[in-house]
Amino acid sequence: MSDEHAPARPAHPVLPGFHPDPSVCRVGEDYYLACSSFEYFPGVPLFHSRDLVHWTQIGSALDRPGQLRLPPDTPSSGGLYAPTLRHHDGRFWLAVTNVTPGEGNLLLTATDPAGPWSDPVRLPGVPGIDPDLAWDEDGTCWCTVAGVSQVRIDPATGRALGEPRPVWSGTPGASAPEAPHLYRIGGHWYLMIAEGGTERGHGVSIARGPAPDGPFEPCPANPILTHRGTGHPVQNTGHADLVQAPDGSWWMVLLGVRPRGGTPGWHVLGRETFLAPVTWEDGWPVVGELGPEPTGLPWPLHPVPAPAVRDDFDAPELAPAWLSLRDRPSGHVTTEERPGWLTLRARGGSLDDLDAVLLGRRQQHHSFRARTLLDPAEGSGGLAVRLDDRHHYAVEATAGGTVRVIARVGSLRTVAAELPLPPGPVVLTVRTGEPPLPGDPRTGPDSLVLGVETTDGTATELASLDGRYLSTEVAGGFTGRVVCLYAATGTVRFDWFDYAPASPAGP
Ligand code: 6LW
Repeated sequence: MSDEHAPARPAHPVLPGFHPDPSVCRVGEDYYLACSSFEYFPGVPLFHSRDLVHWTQIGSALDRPGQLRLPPDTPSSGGLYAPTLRHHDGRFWLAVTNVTPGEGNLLLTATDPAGPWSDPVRLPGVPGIDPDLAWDEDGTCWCTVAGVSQVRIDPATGRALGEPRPVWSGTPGASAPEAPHLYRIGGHWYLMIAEGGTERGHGVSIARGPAPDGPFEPCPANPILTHRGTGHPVQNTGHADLVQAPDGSWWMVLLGVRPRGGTPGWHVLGRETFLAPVTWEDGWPVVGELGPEPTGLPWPLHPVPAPAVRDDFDAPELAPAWLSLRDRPSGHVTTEERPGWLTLRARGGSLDDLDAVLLGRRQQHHSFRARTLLDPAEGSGGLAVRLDDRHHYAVEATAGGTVRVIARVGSLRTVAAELPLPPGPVVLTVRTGEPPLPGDPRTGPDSLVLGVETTDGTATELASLDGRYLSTEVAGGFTGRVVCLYAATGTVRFDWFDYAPASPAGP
């Protein structure tokens, strides 16, 4: 990556919203990609594309409760980290870490990446996070993890065939060598890693050697990708994977964030997946400008239809993009109880609890609006924008007819607005608005405007709250905003949910 950091053209993510740690593989003309999912269920979303730019979610690798153990105290940004997705010997292989104590690294297989995926096989002899899978000519499976260390495994049983051995510690002075991926390309074995931490210092470095276990010689141009210390609109770039297109060209998928507002900038959509072209010089990869705009690709595009704005909850199954926290308990999250409605039943706590009952989707656009029709006759619940259990804004309705806006920022929780209404179904709304302090260097990324519409068509915006407090720079963690429906007490039912970008062509 050159050091001039005015990008030639805007860089758009290929998977906007919280889709970090992308891992990609190709089978014929088809590309498949997996991302981290942390405390959310289903685990590890899987996407398909024909052009590397347009992706459709085809399922999730851990979509049966028995495949995924996330206990009730699973913290925000706990759970599933950093998958590797590969195709080998006629099957898809996925390695991923469940950071829950006692879980560790897991290996799953499928003949169809849309599922069903196998139950996970544990890898007890593989310590650490970010497991990679690579096979050598003899069919030996090498598992490489953050650190960076490596051990051969029997992928059928998950048994380690020896002790893990350090193979490369990355660039001297750089922190957190992680996200390893090992490839055989030409006559070399390449070991690509991320280093510098997943914040502003993030970058990608590479080494090569004669065998899968090295010895590895670092690329003299390391890091081969970083935006650290630059004003590039996409920051924190790293955690990458490589794939070769059928025409022989090479591409990198990677994570990056788009901070906005004043210094230091706040990113609210989490770590998103970007695409960059890769060329080779002297046997080393050279990463081109992030992008590209869809017109710049050397092959025909395969656009996919935009997702529907409305979910009526009429389909027998919830779409895979819907997220709940850690599992999907049927008595608590169901479309079967009142047909055409989503029923959410609280299991003890509200949005402030790690075990909250919610159903949400990633915020994927900097500007969006969402609405839902809620019947709170038997409880209280609402519509929220959630970054984690300690950072969320919600508009909540109760059976008695009160609608209130609740803001939770760190250890502070406050009712920002309250409005008595006649009891009955209400439409709750949230949209992004202009950031506070316009024109001031202290301006934030956006605001979130929460409100209510009554059945006579009256719309009331109840509160406009500073969006920076629902950013990763404030809250920390590895996820991004999720727009969600939730139950706070008792049982609440939702007839429909709308989510739409505020300007379809917008960022
Ligand atoms: C992941 C690590 C990282 O395990 O963040 O950015 C961690 N890279 O490789 C969680 O996503």
